[in-house]
Amino acid sequence: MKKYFPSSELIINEDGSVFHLHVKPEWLADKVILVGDPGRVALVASHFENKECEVESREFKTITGTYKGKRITVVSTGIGCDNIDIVMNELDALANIDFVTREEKDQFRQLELVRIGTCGGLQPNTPVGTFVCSQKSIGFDGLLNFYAGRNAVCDLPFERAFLNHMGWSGNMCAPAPYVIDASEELIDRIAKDDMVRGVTIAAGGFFGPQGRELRIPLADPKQNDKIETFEYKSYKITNFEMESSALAGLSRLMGHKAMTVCMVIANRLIKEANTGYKNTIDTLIKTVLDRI
Ligand code: R1P
Ligand code: URA
Repeated sequence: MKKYFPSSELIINEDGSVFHLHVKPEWLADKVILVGDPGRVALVASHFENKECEVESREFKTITGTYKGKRITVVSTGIGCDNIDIVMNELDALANIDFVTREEKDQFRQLELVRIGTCGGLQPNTPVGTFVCSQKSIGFDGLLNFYAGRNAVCDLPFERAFLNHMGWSGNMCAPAPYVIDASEELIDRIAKDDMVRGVTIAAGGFFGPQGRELRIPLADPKQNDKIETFEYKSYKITNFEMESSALAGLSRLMGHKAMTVCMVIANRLIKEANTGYKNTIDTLIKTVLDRI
């Protein structure tokens, strides 16, 4: 029996596009670039030879076009893992659910998703301007816990080692952080040997959850010191951003290939930041477009 998805579960707009993204099934390419900032979509698409569609709704802006003969869709996700839940489920529905019959398609279509973002660096080898690929992501967001199969795709010994090191219990570890791998094949193809490969914490906020203290004190003032000294096997935590865990986790569960690469715009160790990063991120964009 094929799975059927009623209109309350998979919402399709009157024009046949998916609810939040407003993208129609025929507009989705197999290769997808995800960016946080809607303004970054135009920067990616400025390298396309042609554009076949352009649509915008809330923080989700989408352009599909061609780069050196490769058909690519670029979508903005806005900020946070909650938005990644929407974007990943809607992209997967566009690829793998028939929008006319509302049934799962017979043939699985695999997407290749690369997130190009910005992040905060946590180690001496992640100064401002570094490109960091998230080999593993530690999700502080709890999203994956709502899906069956979470334990089968996560690195449970790594999760235990991290929680032990942090000494967190009670509210500090609810929801328990989950640890998830990016696609090894994508990382090898895109990071090659000129990007730092690391472990990324996808935080549920920019301030407190990343150890930034403005007027309200932190629950664990030693949080970032402990994160910076954590080591498991040969892994150290390299950076903070806010989406890579949900992207890697949902992709694993759905059968897609995904990875995140971010440019460091703030180094938390030496307390420096760079807000004028538009040119450097364009170098990263061109590199990903060439390698995807
Ligand atoms: C916070 O400033 C935002 O920047 C990072 C974080 O993950 C978060 O989304 O990524 P983007 O530059 O892709 O938005
Ligand atoms: N994005 C983040 O989430 N954190 C930083 O420090 C910089 C960019």
